[in-house]
Amino acid sequence: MAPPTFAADVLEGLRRPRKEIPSRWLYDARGSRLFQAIMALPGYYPTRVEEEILERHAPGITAPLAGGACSVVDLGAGDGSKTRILLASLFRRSPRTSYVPIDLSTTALAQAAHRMASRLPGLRVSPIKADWLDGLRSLAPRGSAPLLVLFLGSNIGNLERGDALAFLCSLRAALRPGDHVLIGFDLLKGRSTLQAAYDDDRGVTRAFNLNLLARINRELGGDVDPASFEHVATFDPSRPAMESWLRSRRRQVVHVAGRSFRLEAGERIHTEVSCKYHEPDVAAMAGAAGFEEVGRYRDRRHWFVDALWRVGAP
Ligand code: AVJ
Repeated sequence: MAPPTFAADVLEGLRRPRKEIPSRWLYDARGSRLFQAIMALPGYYPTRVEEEILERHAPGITAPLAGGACSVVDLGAGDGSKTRILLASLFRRSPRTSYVPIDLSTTALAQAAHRMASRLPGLRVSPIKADWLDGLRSLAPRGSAPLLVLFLGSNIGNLERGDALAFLCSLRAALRPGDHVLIGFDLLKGRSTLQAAYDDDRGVTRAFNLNLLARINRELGGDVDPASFEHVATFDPSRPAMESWLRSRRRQVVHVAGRSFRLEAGERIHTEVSCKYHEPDVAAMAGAAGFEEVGRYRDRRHWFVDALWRVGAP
């Protein structure tokens, strides 16, 4: 199946009665920089709580893989600071550890590879530029070293629940017995905490979301005026999830790649979902996707869970 393109996703998404653009397109070079700025915001708690978890539990998390050779596969490395906590712990005990960041973004990949190589001298680093699952599958003819696949930072939250389970099943199918997955789930918490994390008062998240329109102009020859849209973050307790939207301030027609799209005043384009989980969901997801749960690690406030899963013997 051909990978989706930015143009196809935007043109198709804007034609729908409920307009939407998949969140994967938020991360061009500027979007990735803005997301790093989000991670540094005092109100964006996921970064800090997950760092707390890894600082406290890295030796326990990496214990099943320590000793022998192991490849740490990073899906969505971000700025690498969380990965470094784990790798440092593992590399100390297992000098034959190698680091395999997988990402479609060349910039993100080069940064992750460079950072880790300079901070952990002697670490083998083998970046793969690919879609996450394709990259994992390309590792199939590897030797006998088990994998530790990292899927941190609540990236799973960007998928609707059904899609998340389908993704985890595909992930499971690309792995072998003895491989492990460390996956972060953001847990449901008070509405005001969530709201502050996804609509900060410095406007960084707003700039991150609006950058999607600038990207459309840059890459798809669009004529969208970003100032005619506002960033909206809503909490839906029934899912539960935070959602991000671009809301048109006025009735207007925009042009993208030679096509025109009408928006009513107040009409919204859906740009992101960030699902929040209840802790029992985590074990259920592991079982449904065919993993064995080995450990569950929480921060002091129980705002976030990193779950360690294993592929059992066939
Ligand atoms: C990168 C998916 C973990 O949903 O929390 C942060 C992205 N969007 N603020 C998240 C995001 C707005 C983030 N993830």
